[in-house]
Amino acid sequence: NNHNSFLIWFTGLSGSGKSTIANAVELKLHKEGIKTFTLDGDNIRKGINNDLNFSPEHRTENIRRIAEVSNLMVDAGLVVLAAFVSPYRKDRERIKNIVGDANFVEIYVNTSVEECERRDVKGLYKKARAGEIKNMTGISAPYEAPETPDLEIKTENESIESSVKKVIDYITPKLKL
Ligand code: GGZ
Repeated sequence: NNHNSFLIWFTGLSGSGKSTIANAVELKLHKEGIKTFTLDGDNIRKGINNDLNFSPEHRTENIRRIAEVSNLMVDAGLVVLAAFVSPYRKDRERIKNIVGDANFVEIYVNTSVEECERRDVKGLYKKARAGEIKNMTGISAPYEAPETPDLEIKTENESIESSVKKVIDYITPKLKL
């Protein structure tokens, strides 16, 4: 059961739904026998990138290392899912150069800062408003929205299942070897 390998990159604000969608897509791919791995803040920023903070320079280095690791995993034959804020356009361009255009799918999880702040799952927006967290994307640090993503998902008036279906429908043709 051979399949193509590539990188599915989710970009969007903290709390936009990137990891939720990526995890649900991964589950569906597993059920089809596809070999995957998901990279996110939890397994990257606590490990290989635990020396990095949220300054612009460190975010750039965060994304560069993740792109290099993703490239190795794609070479190993995996479908890699990556869920990172990745707020800078130039950093996302660099991912494309590292893994190769043909192996890169950019998905913009477009949830407004108002909605992310309403959700505030981790209480980070509240802390950012109180000045306890600096460089919070959407509040005190920029987010450069993709201009031509491969796919754009708006989570505010859409169920997770329907977002997941859009991703699956987009990548299914690319899975064929
Ligand atoms: C943005 C922050 C910040 C600041 C901590 N800005 O919702 P989360 O918690 O789980 O996802 C966010 C995660 C962002 O890390 P990334 O590696 O994806 O960022 S980047 O791509 O910009 O390098 C959030 C948490 O870390 N977090 N402080 N200041 N998100």
